[in-house]
Amino acid sequence: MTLLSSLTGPRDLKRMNHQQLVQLCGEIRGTIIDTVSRTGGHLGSSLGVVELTVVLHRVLDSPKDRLVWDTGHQAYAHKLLTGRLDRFETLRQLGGVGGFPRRSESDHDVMDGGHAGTGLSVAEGLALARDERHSDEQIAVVVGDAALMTGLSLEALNDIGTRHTRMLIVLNDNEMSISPTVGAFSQYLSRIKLSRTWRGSKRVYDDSIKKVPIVGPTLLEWSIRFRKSIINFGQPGQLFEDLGITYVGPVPGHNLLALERTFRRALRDMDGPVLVHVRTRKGRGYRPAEADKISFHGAALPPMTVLEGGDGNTVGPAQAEGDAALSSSQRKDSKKKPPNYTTVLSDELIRIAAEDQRVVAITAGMPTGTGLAKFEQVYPTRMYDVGIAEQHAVTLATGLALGGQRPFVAIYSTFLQRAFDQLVHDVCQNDVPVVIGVDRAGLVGEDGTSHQGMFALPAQRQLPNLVIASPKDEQELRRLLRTAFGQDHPFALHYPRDAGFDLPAVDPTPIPIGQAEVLREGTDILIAGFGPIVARGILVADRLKARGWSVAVLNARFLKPLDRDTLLAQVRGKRLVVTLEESAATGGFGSAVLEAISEAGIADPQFRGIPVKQIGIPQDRFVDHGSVVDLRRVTRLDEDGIEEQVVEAVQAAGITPASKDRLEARTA
Ligand SMILES: Cc1ncc(C[n+]2csc(CCOP(=O)(O)OP(=O)(O)O)c2C)c(N)n1
Repeated sequence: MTLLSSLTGPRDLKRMNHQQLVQLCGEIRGTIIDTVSRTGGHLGSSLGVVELTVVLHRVLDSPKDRLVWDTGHQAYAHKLLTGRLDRFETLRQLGGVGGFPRRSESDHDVMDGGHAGTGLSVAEGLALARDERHSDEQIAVVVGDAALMTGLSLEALNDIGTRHTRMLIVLNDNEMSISPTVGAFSQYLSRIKLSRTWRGSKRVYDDSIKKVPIVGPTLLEWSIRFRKSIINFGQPGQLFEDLGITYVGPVPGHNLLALERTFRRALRDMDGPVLVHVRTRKGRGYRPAEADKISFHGAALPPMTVLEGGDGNTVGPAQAEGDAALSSSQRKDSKKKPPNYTTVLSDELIRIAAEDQRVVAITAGMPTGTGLAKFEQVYPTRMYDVGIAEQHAVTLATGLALGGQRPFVAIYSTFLQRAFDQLVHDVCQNDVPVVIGVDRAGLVGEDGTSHQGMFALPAQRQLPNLVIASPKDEQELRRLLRTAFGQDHPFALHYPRDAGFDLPAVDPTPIPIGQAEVLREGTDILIAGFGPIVARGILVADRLKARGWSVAVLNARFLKPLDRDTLLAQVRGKRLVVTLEESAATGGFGSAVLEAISEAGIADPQFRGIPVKQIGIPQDRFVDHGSVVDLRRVTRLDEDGIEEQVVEAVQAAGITPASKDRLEARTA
């Protein structure tokens, strides 16, 4: 039996001696590496906070005390210490343990997370509520150095400082976001060097880290180098002090003794907010992850590929947080997939930028995930990584456009939710030619509820001046990108996380704004789709044809403006209209079609009474984690599910194929 499996809860940690804690950290690391090698997941961030997690659970009394994990991607050790070891192998799989804290899983999980920068506000809320109730629990929050500079975190710090809210803020500083942390704030943090206190504890520190299995010597080397560079600032962390937050640190974040001593003292003495600045190493304890922090930040599908590592470690992720992929030379046995939409888009953007000097690119802390790292290699001065600051990214684009540039802002659909008002107030109100690349539109898979790209379409549909488009395949993606740069209004281009169809490259001629495409003619049913789900629509049309139905297929391409003429010409005379979108089923494309038919029916009786079946992500629910294939199955958005839904609709509507009617009329 391992120490980890013998734990009944975090309280057991309090009884362990130093040696046991060191062993436990090794076991936690082993479990995380082993599991993530099979399931994918946020590896680097989780490995970096193992000691931090163990010590926090030793000094706190969770769940009475509340431990908040900002973003929540680094909470695997927390999950292992709070009763989820036996189910941990199901990490991020359908029905399994989630990749982020989830209140439904454990009382120790304070909040369902996923998006960066929420931790400080939530923790402050908990602390204020505690004070209202005159209760005495401790409130602690762990926030990364990249998440700390999100607008939301800065707003929270501002408030925490003025209110003097009693809470422990643990700044987990590994100098990394997914890519290296950017911005003046991060430069400020890295200028703060190890303080005198930790020089004093040099020997204790060295002795303890030498004992850490496998990684000890590396850490010692690192720490010696680190100490050599010590510059004692008069007042490290003065910025926080000036905000009214007591600053302590920096503390070496893999030193159990140093961490424990600091946290105990902070919790005992604090009467307001205390920020403990902890220095950790991302990927700590797994050499490939320490060496390649970007690729090993996280791993989504396909699960980690076996790596031929030089140090006896044999696992590694094949693709990071829907983000950076390992180079093909690092993969073994992996079949070559067609390029994904993101890659096709960034390649085309590079070509467009070669033709138009005004084209610039913006990312909010996701240069690899959005494919813009490639753009930066070609045009280093024309790319802006603003850090995890989606709101700023969108408004910065407005300013750039007002200044005569042609900005392209790539943001994952889920993170663009952050910048909704910036899209409304800045981009659309000013009607500026900003092209928004809405990446990861649709189901994204293992990251789960917080990350599915399913809410942007209904929200964006309300916005004046905005063109909204989505391609049926990667070929059309390139054409629509050309379309976006060939016009002068805000343009939201939605594309999925998926691989493309490996179509041969053809000349990407722009598509006239608002022009749909009829892919199939038919007389009974119209399947009208928006985005890559159209391909599934065609396959379903084939299956329905085999069942005797004559099915037309329309590729909308634009949700706004909707091609009403083409749509209504196709709707006329049909017995059923089916709409397809991989987005929330209401308020988006299907609703737009329904509204168009309903409005046409006011003046023209031919459009009255035509049943419309809206197929999308079922209404009023979040979609949990699982592979995209599994999620499409459970949301009935794969071919089988769509076919079933259409068959159910024709049965419920009591309609039969027109050809059958004709046959029956002839035989009567
Ligand atoms: C609003 C938002 N934008 C982007 C992301 C994607 N993302 C997940 S983790 C991460 C980096 C976080 O860095 P940091 O806070 O320093 O934590 P670390 O992973 O280094 O421990 C990013 C950009 C997100 N989760 N939320």
